[in-house]
Amino acid sequence: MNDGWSTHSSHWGAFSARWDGRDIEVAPDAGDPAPSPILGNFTDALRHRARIERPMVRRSWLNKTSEPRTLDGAFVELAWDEVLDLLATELSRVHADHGAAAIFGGSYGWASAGRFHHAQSQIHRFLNVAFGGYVRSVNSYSAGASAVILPHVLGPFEALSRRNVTWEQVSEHTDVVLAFGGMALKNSMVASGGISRHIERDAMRKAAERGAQFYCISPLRDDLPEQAAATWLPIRVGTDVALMLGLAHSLVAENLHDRDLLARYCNGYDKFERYLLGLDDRQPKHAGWASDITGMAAAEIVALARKAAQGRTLVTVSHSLQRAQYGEQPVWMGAVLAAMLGQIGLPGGGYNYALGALGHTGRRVNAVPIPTMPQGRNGVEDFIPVARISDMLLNPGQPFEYNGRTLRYPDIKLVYWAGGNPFHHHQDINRLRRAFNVPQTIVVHETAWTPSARFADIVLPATMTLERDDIGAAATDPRLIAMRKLAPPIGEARDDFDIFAALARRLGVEHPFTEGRDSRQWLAHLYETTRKALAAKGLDAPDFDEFWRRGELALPSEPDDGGFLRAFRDDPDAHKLPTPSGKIEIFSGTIAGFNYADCPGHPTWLPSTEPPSARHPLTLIANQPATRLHSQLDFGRHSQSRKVAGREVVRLNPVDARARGIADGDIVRLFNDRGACLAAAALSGDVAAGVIHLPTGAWYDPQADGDDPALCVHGNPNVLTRDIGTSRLAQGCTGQVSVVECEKYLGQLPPIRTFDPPQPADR
Ligand SMILES: Nc1nc2c(c(=O)[nH]1)N[C@H]1C(S)=C(S)[C@@H](COP(=O)(O)OP(=O)(O)OC[C@H]3O[C@@H](n4cnc5c(=O)[nH]c(N)nc54)[C@H](O)[C@@H]3O)O[C@H]1N2
Ligand SMILES: Nc1nc2c(c(=O)[nH]1)N[C@H]1C(S)=C(S)[C@@H](COP(=O)(O)OP(=O)(O)OC[C@H]3O[C@@H](n4cnc5c(=O)[nH]c(N)nc54)[C@H](O)[C@@H]3O)O[C@H]1N2
Ligand SMILES: [Mo]
Repeated sequence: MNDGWSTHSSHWGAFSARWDGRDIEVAPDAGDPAPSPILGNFTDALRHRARIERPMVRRSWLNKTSEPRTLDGAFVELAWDEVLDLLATELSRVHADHGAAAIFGGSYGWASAGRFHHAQSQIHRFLNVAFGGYVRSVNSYSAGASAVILPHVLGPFEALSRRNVTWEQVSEHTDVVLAFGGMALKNSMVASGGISRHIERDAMRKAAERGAQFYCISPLRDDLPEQAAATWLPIRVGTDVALMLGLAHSLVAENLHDRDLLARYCNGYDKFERYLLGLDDRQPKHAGWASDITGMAAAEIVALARKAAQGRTLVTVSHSLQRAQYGEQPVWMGAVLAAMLGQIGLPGGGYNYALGALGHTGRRVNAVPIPTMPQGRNGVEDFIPVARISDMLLNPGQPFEYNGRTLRYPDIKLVYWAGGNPFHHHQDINRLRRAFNVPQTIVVHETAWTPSARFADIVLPATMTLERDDIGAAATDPRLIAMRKLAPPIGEARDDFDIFAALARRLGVEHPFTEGRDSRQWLAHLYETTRKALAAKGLDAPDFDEFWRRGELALPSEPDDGGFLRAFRDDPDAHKLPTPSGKIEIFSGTIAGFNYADCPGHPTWLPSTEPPSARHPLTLIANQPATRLHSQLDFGRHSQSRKVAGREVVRLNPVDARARGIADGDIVRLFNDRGACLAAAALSGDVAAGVIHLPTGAWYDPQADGDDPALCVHGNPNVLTRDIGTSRLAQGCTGQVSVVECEKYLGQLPPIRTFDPPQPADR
């Protein structure tokens, strides 16, 4: 495009943009059938006051006075050279005194699209080159439990979620979709690395028009789009395993289960069936039993089992179900239910974990590699499951269990973060504050003054994606996008790469880090892998300059072949599953051998240890926000336009609102024993009774900083969530579900301060 228009890309879509010196105009990619409204957050983001303009250092850290870290603490501006000298010296000191295993570089987070300026790749590469490694984190907040359980029982998480049933198959073949946790369009709008076509809405519409029946098994009706014309089954939150067991029992009771498939393709169905039929615990998991737990009528459960046994049925389980205590169980039981229905591996049928949770799923996988920044080798053995960050900082040297092993938490002296926002993503923020007061030094690279930046000691201003050139690509999107720089960096902001290169120079490892390339040369270098692969296939493979001039490049896709489950179905001997038995492990000897009561050897109904109570009767759903990606650009125009009185909106059922004297638009206080926050109430029949829905991502804004626990006046649900692992198996994040009470807020409304940057203080 010309007239100042540039192609660019983001995790929520490819687009073109034009800058007028202050605001930007954004136009979605012309070929995108359903662009994301989140693009609207870019319009006023570039020069927003929340951006970080200059390096800043916490005064108490600089002066070595031992004050606790708070968000209100004084910050001093430093020149780049001075701050980089200081940081290089501090890194060397920590490394010399305590070793690389005292540096936490897990640095979880989504950062921005763009394959070169990927903050995680940059920080990991830097720490590997400079110190031979760092303490890392494994797995993700997204799929903490499933990434560990699935390889034990079925196969690799990536293949099960991303190369399995496609949206084309759903449109053409599926008769029944049991969508546990739904497949909300707001979620599939997002794909890390970039996405150029949003196809989910039209695929569901096509399937529904053909007669496919979608079931939205979820506390929120809008977890499936209206185009799916779904039947809404709002069972009690966290009782999905009980419903699945009730369905499974009904299948057996009516002899509708596929005995051949269970015998030939599965391991240990007999052991599981004893549990299902209650042969040992004298409790058959029949529809009546499931009805008591889920709140769904027994007759409805039986009818649903019959319906699912009739045609081509697809079981999907969203990430959200496993972002809760015992989250391994619904992931495992969903696969067992699909196996009992006999549908695993059939076109449009069987089991697709997390279909629709992101725009990576249900699509064809590219037949060529995408540009990827090499991260080097990490020689440090210590790691944590990613959501055990507070546990690690608060319990150095203490043992913890993970996936059959007993490990120890390292003793962290320095935390280095680039491209993530732990004060958004982690649970029980009041506990996180205590944990973030343990290390000697916290360093953050950020584009904006997020609460995580405000809690750091050394804050370095990073450029925003729109301020630099990059390449946008995802392994499931058929386009490579030239992400062209649109505007000069704000203030003194620098690219993460340039910051690390300058540090590397001070540490004497500049060349190993940069390999003698500047950013532009790196882009051309990374592009070469893709170009060569295209050329080898005899496809259009322009050189880098020509690709850059064109703005985008088409990538070929693999065939829609159903992935490894189809191959297994077609020939279970030639294409064994990568599990110990080579089959679907309905019973896992490995997991049984770990002797974890919180994750037994076959799928088991385990009720949450924190159920709703008289004091905290409402179940809080803290899910992904529709108006932004996580906490990114919460200050942006689209996100702000959906707030009420500047607060995040919390939805609740009119029945629950009325019982508390709450009206639409009222400011309410949500609270439990861990914390409290304000939010603006919206009454909605799309929220199940007993459930309250406050999405994540509103920046933490404590009223009286330093108080523990302080009231978050803005609506960050993570002041309320529980900081425990899913189980000893995976230790995944459990932030999705909590219990709370809610009341009308009658105090004077405190101002929102979270987007106001700190004023520079004197030394
Ligand atoms: N209660 C609850 N909590 C949850 C969840 C939930 O369901 N419930 N979901 C969890 C999930 S699945 C996830 S993935 C996490 C997400 O948690 P995060 O990934 O930490 O969230 P983001 O807001 O995307 O944080 C990315 C940060 O990177 C910054 N950034 C962007 N570009 C750059 C760059 O180029 N350089 C640098 N240095 N910084 C940059 C952004 O400003 C932003 O602050 O949240 C988790 N937290
Ligand atoms: N717009 C937008 N899209 C995103 C993101 C974002 O921040 N913004 N984040 C992306 C990321 S990183 C990820 S990991 C994915 C996350 O994908 P998911 O984890 O699947 O997404 P959520 O929106 O957190 O949860 C989906 C729905 O599950 C339902 N649910 C919660 N608990 C239960 C339960 O116990 N049982 C049942 N049956 N349903 C339940 C809730 O109603 C919730 O709306 O989303 C991605 N997409
Ligand atoms: Mo995620």
